[in-house]
Amino acid sequence: MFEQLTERLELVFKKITGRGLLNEKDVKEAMKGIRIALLEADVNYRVVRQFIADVEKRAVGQDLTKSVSPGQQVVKIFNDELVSLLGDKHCPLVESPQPPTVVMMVGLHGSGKTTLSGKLAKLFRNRGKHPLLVAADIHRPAAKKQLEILAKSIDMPFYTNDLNARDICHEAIKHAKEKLYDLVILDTAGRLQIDDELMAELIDIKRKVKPSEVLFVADAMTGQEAVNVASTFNEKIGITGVALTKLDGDARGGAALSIKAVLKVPIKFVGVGEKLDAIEEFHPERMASRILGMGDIVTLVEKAQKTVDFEKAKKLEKKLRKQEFTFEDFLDQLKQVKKMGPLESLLELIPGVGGKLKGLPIDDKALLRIEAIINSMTKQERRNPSIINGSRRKRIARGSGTSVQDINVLLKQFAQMQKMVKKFSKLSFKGFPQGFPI
Ligand SMILES: Nc1nc2c(ncn2[C@@H]2O[C@H](COP(=O)(O)OP(=O)(O)OP(=O)(O)O)[C@@H](O)[C@H]2O)c(=O)[nH]1
Ligand SMILES: [Mg+2]
Repeated sequence: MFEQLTERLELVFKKITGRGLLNEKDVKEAMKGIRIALLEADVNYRVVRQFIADVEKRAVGQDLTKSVSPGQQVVKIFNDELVSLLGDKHCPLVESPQPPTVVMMVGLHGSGKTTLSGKLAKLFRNRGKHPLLVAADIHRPAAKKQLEILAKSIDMPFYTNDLNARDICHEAIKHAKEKLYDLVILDTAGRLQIDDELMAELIDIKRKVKPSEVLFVADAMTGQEAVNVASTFNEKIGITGVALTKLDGDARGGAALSIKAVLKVPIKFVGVGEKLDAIEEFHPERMASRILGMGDIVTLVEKAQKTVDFEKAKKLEKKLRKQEFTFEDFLDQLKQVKKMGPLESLLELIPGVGGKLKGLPIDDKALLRIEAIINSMTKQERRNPSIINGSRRKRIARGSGTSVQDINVLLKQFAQMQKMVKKFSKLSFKGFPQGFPI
């Protein structure tokens, strides 16, 4: 996803981040690089112009010459503006106060409406909803069957009948109310191009069923074309959100970066593969981090600068390089991390780590428990956890007021972490500022 754009931006930022001082010319050159990278990514040229103007304005306002790490400052400004370009905040699916919530999918032929319908149903069923999939594409011969098969494959309730598209939708909602389905997903027909007949049909459905959401489903790989089509759909029908599909195949990111700015309608979901769980809710700040290719490194650096003991951080970095990460270091890190704030939010900031550690039960309470466990280990055990056999586990559990089960979990997590650290230390640390603590 966005590989090409990320690569280009990396080149631009590499020139300015490693340096102690930046002059005006350096900043101008970086702006030029960013502009070219965005244009090459097929971002709408007006959006690019405004974006560069915003970044430049902030860069000038912050007097980079006085900044400790001016290059990083530019990256941070870029990141902030990128988040704002992508929509600032996550916009969740709007739910109707009176069930069922009705979501209407619209978009061109092949954009991914039917697939996304299945993905959404699955996503929301996992959150305790009771979705109903409705086939309202009466034009393409196999369309209803396609959704029916898809629904069967995930064991999802399905509805259609032989009426026209508007009445299928209307009846489906009645059916949902009877059967207490609380989320109705309407899969409508697509066309190769926008045509009046299709627009009339969609307007008709929308008037009749008054959906909570009209999601425009756009194939991200079509770049600016997707943005243009979305604009027309928005003018004619009125859309409430965008779902960008096939982001997995989109190296450039032009549609993703332009659509919110051009339409003023938020991106709500992205499709990242053909499988039915390849869906993500759209979070501007996470997407910006991905585009930058380095997690939200700047925020982490800022936090770290305030709280971290740099001598220790440097030592740790050396250890990481030598792959000598032990429980003692782990404890040290936990203490530092505790100073920095809630753990969950920090993990997310670490490039490449956040996602992988997610789901591990490391919350702030668990942190205290972990500390107690490590404190109950002998020096030898902390340095060489492989010696912690059954009887040692029992002793540590007793000493820390935990159970053998807890010790097992921690040892397993630690082993995972060591593996990850090994992976990390194989990577070059070029993206990391000096003494960067992980
Ligand atoms: N790689 C990838 N393929 C996708 C994604 N979403 C959909 N597809 C594929 O795109 C093709 C078209 O998807 P459909 O869901 O049938 O598209 P549609 O909008 O319903 O098309 P019509 O019903 O003809 O209007 C299928 O082959 C899907 O597997 C995605 O996020 N990533
Ligand atoms: Mg379809």
